Amino acid sequence: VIHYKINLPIPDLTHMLTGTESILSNLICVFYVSFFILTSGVDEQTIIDVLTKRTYAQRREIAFAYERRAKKDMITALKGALSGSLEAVILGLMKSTSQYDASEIRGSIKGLGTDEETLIEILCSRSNEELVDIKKVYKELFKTDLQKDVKGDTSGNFAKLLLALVETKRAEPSAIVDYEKIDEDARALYDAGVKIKGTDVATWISIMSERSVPHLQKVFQRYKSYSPYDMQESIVKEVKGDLQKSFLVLAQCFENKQLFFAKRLNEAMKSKGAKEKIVTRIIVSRCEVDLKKIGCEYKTNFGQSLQKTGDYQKVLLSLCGPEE
Ligand SMILES: [Ca+2]
Repeated sequence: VIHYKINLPIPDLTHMLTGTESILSNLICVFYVSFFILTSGVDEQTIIDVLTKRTYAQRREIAFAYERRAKKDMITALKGALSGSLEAVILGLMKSTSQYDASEIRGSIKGLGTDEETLIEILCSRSNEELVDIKKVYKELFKTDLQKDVKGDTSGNFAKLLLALVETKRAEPSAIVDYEKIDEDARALYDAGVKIKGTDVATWISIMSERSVPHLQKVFQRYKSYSPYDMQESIVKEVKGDLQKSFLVLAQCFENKQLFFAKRLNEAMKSKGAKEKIVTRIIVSRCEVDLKKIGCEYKTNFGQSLQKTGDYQKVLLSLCGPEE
């Protein structure tokens, strides 16, 4: 068997194209994907190049065009052609951000035991708008309510916090800064935690799940004038376990969400091999949202670019875009 390696230029279309340009480039992509899937020699790098240098919308167009030409489903074809973590990443990319998040949550609940780490990361870091969409998609995909699944798999105050977030009652940011309310909330957080024996978790939950993010940023600043410990230190002192982890993710994301993800990526990448799942999840779930900003925070805080970190999977680094 002779393998011909065809080196046609693969168009890089990280920005959206319209009209004929898009149709043409997608045709070339479909050609590439079909050629490499249909021939026995699967060129993984080409599949990676074709699918990672595009937006989700473009990947869907490619899949649609592929299905029309090849008369079969591209996802099924990719499943047959790829394996392991590369398969997980590429199939993840064929989902929308909400579909991916919903599937990750479902997997964390329906797998063996409960993967609290995934559940906490997604529910505590997503915006209200994102959570609204995740709930909708969850219902469409799994024919059941996210609330019901979360309730069935968690308990106590941890369950109450996650369910409060899933209720998506967070206020929209307001143009008017309400200093009285900021002071009131800061004092309430202190009165419910560091000031008293034990913790009034319900008060913490309602403030942290219902107030807007800009408001909470000011509340946490104000909080320091009441408490000898800042909010994150107070969380560590007051609560334990999954509840503590959840409040910490929330507090970190209120302050700087991209820095939170950069730190998490750094920790996961430092621990060799074992944390690949976390790196994959963050990069795939944020590539259409704020991965570029996460990369900037990463470089600012850890002195090197995300793309240069270790010998991480080429596909994930390719999603981070060119190094700047
Ligand atoms: Ca206390």
